[in-house]
Amino acid sequence: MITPGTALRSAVEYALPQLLRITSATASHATAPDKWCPKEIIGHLLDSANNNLARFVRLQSTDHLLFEPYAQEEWVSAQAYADADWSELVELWARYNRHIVRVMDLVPDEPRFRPRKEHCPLGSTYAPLPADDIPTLDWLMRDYVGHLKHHLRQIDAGLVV
Ligand code: NI
Repeated sequence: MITPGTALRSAVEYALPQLLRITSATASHATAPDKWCPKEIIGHLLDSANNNLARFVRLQSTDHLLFEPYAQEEWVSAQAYADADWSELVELWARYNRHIVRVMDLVPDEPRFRPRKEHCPLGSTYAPLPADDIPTLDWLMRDYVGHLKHHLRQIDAGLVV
């Protein structure tokens, strides 16, 4: 099985040139009034990167896998991603995630695979749980990559291998 860092690196480098070919007009257009436009989706992925980087660092020194959720809609609207420059957003997303790849690769095996009996409710289905149903930090990092791919597919199915 490839590591979460390798999976994230591949996902970002595969999607990046295609994202940069999308025009700003297309990136500002939502397919429905209650849906995020591509700028807001990449903005949401920046918020996910921001929140999860802190989790990946903090949870190395805990026995649990507990963390604060964040108000996703509020984060997107407070930062007015729909008004941001598309290529700036995409470049920031790629660079931030390249840094997260570095951090993922640096996590030692002991905290990475430490069983976390105490954890947040597992509402996400992006990464399959380990066989014993006890999540690990490695699992949380895989889930992060799964969530990223889920949202890239919302922009265009061709952005994900
Ligand atoms: Ni999401």
